[in-house]
Amino acid sequence: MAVKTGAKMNGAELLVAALKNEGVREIFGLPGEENLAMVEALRRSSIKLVVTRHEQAAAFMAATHGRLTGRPGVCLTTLGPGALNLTTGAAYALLGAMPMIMITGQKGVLSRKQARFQVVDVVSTMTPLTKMAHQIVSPATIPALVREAFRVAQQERPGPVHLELPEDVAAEPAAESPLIQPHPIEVPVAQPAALDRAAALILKAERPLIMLGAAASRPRLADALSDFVKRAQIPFFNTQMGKGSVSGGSGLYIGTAALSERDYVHDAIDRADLIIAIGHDTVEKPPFFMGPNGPTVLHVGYLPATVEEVYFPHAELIGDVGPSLTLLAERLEGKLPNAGALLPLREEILARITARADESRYPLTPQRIVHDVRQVMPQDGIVCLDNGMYKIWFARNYRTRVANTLLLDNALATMGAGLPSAMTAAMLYPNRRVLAVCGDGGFMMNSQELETASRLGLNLVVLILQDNAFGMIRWKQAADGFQDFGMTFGNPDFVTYARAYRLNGSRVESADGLAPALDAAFVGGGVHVVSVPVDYAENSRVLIDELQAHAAEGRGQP
Ligand SMILES: Cc1ncc(C[n+]2csc(CCOP(=O)(O)OP(=O)(O)O)c2C)c(N)n1
Ligand SMILES: [Mg+2]
Repeated sequence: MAVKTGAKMNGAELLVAALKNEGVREIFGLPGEENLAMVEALRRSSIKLVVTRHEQAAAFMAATHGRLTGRPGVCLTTLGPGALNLTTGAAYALLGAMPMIMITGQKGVLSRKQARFQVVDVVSTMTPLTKMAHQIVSPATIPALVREAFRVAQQERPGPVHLELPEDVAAEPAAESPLIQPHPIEVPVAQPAALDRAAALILKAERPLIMLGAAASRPRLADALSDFVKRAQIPFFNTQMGKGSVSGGSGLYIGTAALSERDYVHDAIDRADLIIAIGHDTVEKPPFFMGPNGPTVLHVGYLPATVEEVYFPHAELIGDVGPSLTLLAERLEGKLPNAGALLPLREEILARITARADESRYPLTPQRIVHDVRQVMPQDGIVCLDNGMYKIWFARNYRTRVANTLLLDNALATMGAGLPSAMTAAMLYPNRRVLAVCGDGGFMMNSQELETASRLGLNLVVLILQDNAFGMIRWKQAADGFQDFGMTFGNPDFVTYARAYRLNGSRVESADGLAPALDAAFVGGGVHVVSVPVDYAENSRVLIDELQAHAAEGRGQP
């Protein structure tokens, strides 16, 4: 049904009405003078303006909203400098397949009283970073453009869309324009022929393995995916971004491919003769390398696979993944005597991974940190990682039992997104424990958002792993035989820093101090900063020396 908009609306008001029509409840942003008509329209609407202290954070927050809800998050900035600060967030949403709408201001189209002051070509800048980038040239186009923007952002593969609203178009009286109503769209399900072919491959496999990739974490897929794994009884591993997508199937979990090869989980991957790759997105660091000698790979996805040197599936099952998997399970259930062939490897893989989880060394080992975080997080608690060395440890060692409870970025892998993504999680799920885990490098890239988190009244704990270094790069530098150079820095006293924001801060002073500090922070409510010193000597000891020794033992032969 067409919704008429008021006769006296201007472009900005029409845009806000169109956003409301899409179900938008909040917009993250940092406005400039070109947005003032839009800000005024928001003030008079039910949509909340969530002001951030840097545009990058607004984009990370909006993108995470899209990732967690499946509905596009919206962010707003001014022209030029503000819009350019969105670019990293745009790339984060593009590579991470997160639906997001970015609205930026611009000088007038028809008249420019400030000449070229602050003017850069934002639409061109955004074009390669988005699925669609458009300047709005007249209010009359707004209803259709906004509807199309939401459709494009949301449909597979989801991602960001950019709309530029020049200030004269924002102020221009809009003719009465009917808004376009959204409607549900059912994506086609895989064809019977493809289902038969996929089933035949799985039925004849001797050592099948399921891999859950990034698209397996789409919010709407959780139930159907868990159901498929349980009905097939085939063990599964996940990529970093596919983590947590199977609930209740933990007896079949065989590990996370945080490295591309030679990790313990590759003992199973290298022995598999068939990998059923559900939702694999090649934006992720490869979870394993395909080679000429197998295994056979069946790609199950919303969209056909992207063929790469290291990923060239032999068969594909394309269509709405949840219903297609249900149809596939009907062809397989109870007919797979080899389903559990690789399951005997599970115990040893998981035992190796959890080694040293209770070590009492101080500064703490990454394994101990992951272990203690798991202890204080309930099953539905959400851990949001920034980007640094600890991401590998969390991806590898942290067990998830509920979908989307470990948010990490293995696509753009940008530093600075950990705190903003956790803020969105805390906004969406006020009754769940939410923890941001950041390195001392990444935390300082968007630490100003502590003020936003506090102003929003969020319940959120921020754990800072302190090594006074860009630890991940320092590790790679050493592993590649370079001299230790250019990777260390000083830090503020994080407890004093938190207090300057009128927040609570604490420092972990002993190996046994982390879990109680985190627990106390959660119990206390509000925003807390906890800093913990980390001993990264384990990086080389485990991820290089131990895994090389394991490879030399000659494992991995089918
Ligand atoms: C925006 C951005 N800049 C640089 C990098 C390259 N990079 C990846 S990890 C890393 C170090 C992160 O340091 P920190 O946040 O302290 O985490 P740590 O590895 O020390 O635990 C760097 C510089 C990046 N991924 N993103
Ligand atoms: Mg660091």
